[in-house]
Amino acid sequence: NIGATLADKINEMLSSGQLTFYEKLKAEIPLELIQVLRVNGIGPKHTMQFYKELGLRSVAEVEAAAREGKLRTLSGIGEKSEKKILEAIQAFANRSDRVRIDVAMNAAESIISALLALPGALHGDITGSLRRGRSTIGDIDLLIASETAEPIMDAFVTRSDVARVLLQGPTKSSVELNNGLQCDLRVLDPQRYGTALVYFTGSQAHNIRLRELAQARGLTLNENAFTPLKGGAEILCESEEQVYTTLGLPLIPPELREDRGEIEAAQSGDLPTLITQADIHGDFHMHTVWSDGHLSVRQMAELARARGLSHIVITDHSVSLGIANGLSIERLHQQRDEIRAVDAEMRPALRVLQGTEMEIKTDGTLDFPNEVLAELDVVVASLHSGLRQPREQVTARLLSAIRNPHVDIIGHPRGQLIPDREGADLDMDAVFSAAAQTGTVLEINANPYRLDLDDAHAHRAVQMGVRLAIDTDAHAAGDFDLLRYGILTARRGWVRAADVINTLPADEFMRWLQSR
Ligand code: DGT
Ligand code: CA
Ligand code: CA
Ligand code: ZN
Repeated sequence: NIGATLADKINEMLSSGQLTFYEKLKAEIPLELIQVLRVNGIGPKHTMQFYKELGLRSVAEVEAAAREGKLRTLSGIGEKSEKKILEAIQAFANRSDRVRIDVAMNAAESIISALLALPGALHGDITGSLRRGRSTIGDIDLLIASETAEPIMDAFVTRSDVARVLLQGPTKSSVELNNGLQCDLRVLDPQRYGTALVYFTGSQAHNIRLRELAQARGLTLNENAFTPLKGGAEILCESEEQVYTTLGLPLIPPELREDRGEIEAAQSGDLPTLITQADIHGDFHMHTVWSDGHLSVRQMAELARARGLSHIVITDHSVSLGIANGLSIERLHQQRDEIRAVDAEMRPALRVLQGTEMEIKTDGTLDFPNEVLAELDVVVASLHSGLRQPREQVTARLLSAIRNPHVDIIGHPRGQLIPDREGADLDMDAVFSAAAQTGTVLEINANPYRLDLDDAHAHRAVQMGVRLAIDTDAHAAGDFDLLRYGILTARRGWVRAADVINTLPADEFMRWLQSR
């Protein structure tokens, strides 16, 4: 896809390290304006209007102007839209200091694996919200056990991905990475590793509960040790198990440590056995070059087989999503021949089924008629447009898809995009009860931009009797790796293997399809 114009620009950058076109654009449009565009609710038209007519270049300047009532002096902007813009800026401020989990995970894994390769580093973990699997991360927290902290700290603060050192000490250092993320490293004695790992994994709310339990046993608990209140020798814990055992509890998985009932469940022996990546046998949502994917049906199948999956469903977009090259009925039929051929070739190691990711259109109708849906092995239905419709309208659209007997799975039900777009204003309890009633499966989309359903909704859905799917929505080879984020999200939602249809072996999955 590289033409002459783009090739010229690449050549210019390679030879001069500069790009005239980019410099010209930068002179025309201040870079900060891009930040204004990122506010969900201020589009390109308003961004340029604020800049040209009022000289507003940054989110802060737009916010100040809105507060002073200056925006409403512009044509097409009233008091009401000014208030909406202010609300949008506030929502933006609330989330822009956190990054997507995959951004933090990639940085954290490369840093900790380099540090663990140093002599003297015994073992270590990624801790904090990243270990708990939150969908967005405030900062990275790393922990390493070692008796010689200094060389590890030195290696950490002199890394090439470090923009500045915020703090360097014998046991704790903090840096800001080139991508703006903060990363904290603690290095401590292996004998005290367990208490530190529990402490820095958090959450803070969970830690507070643990401290209360310690106190009830006559102990104080901090990151270093348990200490008897009456005085006496510290109790050191090398491992997390020892910390929980000292409190009379089984080990609580990190994803549950949010004080959302996990302490009580641990006390009564009711901790769920959470789903793991190894439980997954099938993936029911992925794209190929037929729509907006990068690989062929065969390439996707080969990647899936290499990952040990036993069945996949190819779900290219449907005709209304023109921007993603959605398939007409005719192309859907052509694609079937190709999928059947790959399936025949790959059997019995891998089953390759034909599905669709069908648009639920803005008027609430579905993109394909029922007789076309009946020919498909699996139907995933998704909302991609009209996400800002009023609650009744957007909920009704989703409910009609759920109630269609040919629809098997609802893809990324809320349509959120992390961190910039909130999900549709859906009546989730109505969605869950309809899905439970019809046996329609709701997806946890594993793409870190989506993670939709989120942890809390996944939990609620399962409680209401809904079955879930965890799908990668893969568009390219590396996307199969994203499954881990879907699994983390599910685990945060207390989801067990039995709650998820991807854990069925291929033959049971085929029987499940036939029973629908
Ligand atoms: P984040 O970074 O906002 O995504 O969330 P966390 O959970 O990683 O929070 P962070 O980085 O401030 O601290 C890491 C862990 O250290 C946190 O989960 C619990 C523990 N911690 C930090 N400060 C406190 C505190 O003041 N009290 C208690 N009990 N624990 C704390
Ligand atoms: Ca953190
Ligand atoms: Ca931190
Ligand atoms: Zn998709």
